[in-house]
Amino acid sequence: MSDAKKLLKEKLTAEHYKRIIALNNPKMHDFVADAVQLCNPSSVFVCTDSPDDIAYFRRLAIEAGEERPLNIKGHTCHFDGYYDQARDKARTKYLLPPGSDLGESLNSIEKTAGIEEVRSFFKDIMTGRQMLICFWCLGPPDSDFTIPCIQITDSPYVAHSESILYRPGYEQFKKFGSSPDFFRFIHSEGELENAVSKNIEKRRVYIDLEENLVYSVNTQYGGNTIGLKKLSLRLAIQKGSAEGWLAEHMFVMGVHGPAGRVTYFAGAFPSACGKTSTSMLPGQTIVGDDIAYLRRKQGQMRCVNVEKGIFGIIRDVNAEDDPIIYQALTNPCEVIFSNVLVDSNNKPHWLGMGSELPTEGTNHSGQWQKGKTDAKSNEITPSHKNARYCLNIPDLDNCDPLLDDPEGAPLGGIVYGGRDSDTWVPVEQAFNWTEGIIIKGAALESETTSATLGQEGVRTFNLMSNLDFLSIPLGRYIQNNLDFAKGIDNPPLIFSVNYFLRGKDGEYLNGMADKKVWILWAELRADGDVDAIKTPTGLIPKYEDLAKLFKDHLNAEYSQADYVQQFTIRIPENLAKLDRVEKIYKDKVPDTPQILYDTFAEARKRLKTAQDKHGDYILPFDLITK
Ligand code: SPV
Ligand code: MN
Repeated sequence: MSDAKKLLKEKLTAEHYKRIIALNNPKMHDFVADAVQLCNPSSVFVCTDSPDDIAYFRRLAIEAGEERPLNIKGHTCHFDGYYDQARDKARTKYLLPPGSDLGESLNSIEKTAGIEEVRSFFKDIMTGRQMLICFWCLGPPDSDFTIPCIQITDSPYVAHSESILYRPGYEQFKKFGSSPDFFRFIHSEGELENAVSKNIEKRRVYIDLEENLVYSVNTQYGGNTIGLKKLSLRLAIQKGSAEGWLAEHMFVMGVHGPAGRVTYFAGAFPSACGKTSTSMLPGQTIVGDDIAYLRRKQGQMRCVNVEKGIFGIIRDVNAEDDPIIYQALTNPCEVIFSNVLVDSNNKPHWLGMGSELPTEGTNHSGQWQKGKTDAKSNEITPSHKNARYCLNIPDLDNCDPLLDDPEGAPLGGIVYGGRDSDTWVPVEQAFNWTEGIIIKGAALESETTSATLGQEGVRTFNLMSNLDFLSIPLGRYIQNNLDFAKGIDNPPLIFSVNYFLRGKDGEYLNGMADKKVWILWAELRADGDVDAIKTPTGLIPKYEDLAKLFKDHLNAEYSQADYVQQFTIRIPENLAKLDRVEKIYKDKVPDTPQILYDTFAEARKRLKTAQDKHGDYILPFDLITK
């Protein structure tokens, strides 16, 4: 018997030892034995795929005070600590072995020192607590896309969330035999005070790319703790790079065109910029809202949702703007709310829900009443801006039939979008794949939001909306995206969208519902149904095509004045953007492919030629070739 098995036999009950030994994977046994020895839990629970085991987490989360039942069946609420409300970018680091270099854009720490530090935090951290060992898989089961994972945690909230967000993995692990090729996550919320992590200054998320292993400690917020979410995305980007596929921060949705046609789109937006609400557009079907894997199969690009649930931002979800989610959030089904305001009747409330909020209740700051301030005298909002809900996609009426398809959905189009107040038009098609990857994806900028700790509203470079999660040098990532179209006869069209464009007086130029029109127009283009107008930045819609879409789908009149304001090409802003982004590549990304600079140079030339002819602001009607 191996040393690992001996230790497991000694520390686990006979039942749980049997469960873990039924998976014949020595590397997994070594990992669990090491974790047990390091964390020193009072007991170990090995989870199978059985409904009883999943129900156990739900119960435990409530018994341990990590979740409280709400007034609707299946609904619970979890709170993270006041200073633990978002992803902690500063304390999320790659463990860098000697001689390797990820470039200065990625946060890292020397590996030996990092492991020593984080393991010192894990030492005996589960004393008196239960260790939960869970198996899940990324992607649909029994598919080329599937990646088996093990999550070790002492938080029933994390395990419960994962049971909603991911497909079960115990049986997958059995099929998988003794292969060492799986992802590993170890998490502890650490010492708790009022059911939230106390030692926030010792919060760490350390990623070991050589070992496909992530450590997360002294934190509860899902983006820092749910291993299969953003922690796995970092591992998957590296794995995909080695194996020739892509792991992206993208939704996947079925866009429903004329005569029953469905075209699948993937869309990359930074956090809190409309990704979930796009994937949930009325009349369309959702495959996923956050993370997609893309592979080439038989000359086609195919994509899957890595998850089966949504961990979405609840702010501004209301009956009018997000009717499908609102319905799920107000009816019996399994939902974990986090960091909302709970009133004395156990009803959840959140900013932008479309009704008046109570003036007191319980929130992420504890007992709350209107006007309450924090240690820095800032007024505490009733619910946090990054408050979330976690639910199962199959519980939604708009769940797409391809959600679990092992072959994935055929990809017809890609959209890149950000929070951009002054540069890009609401929707525009790139001239071709290379332009799309470089001028739309690799040049993406977005204003920061409450989804990460730190100041909001700062314009930030965020290529493909994936910068926070990149685990390979940026130049290589861009080249991988460019190369992905090799051998594909008709690569998907690439579009940019911008829901946040503002006019001269700072007013938003698009309404919330308008995004449906932009996406439906992209669908028409992907299938060659409508023409477009060539501009120096790409291909934009013709007025009459948009007017028809507004009429048919939103029952709204779309004025020429709105069109002109929205689709005026802003030459100085576009030139400034190219300069800003190019400088970042020149200064910080030594492995930038030359084609990026060449493509920027061509884009700049087109903008300058148009500027000489038409001036700084070009009205779309002036670009129609007679
Ligand atoms: C995001 O912030 O992009 C999310 C939520 O999807 S998190 O789990 O924090 O990553
Ligand atoms: Mn996300």
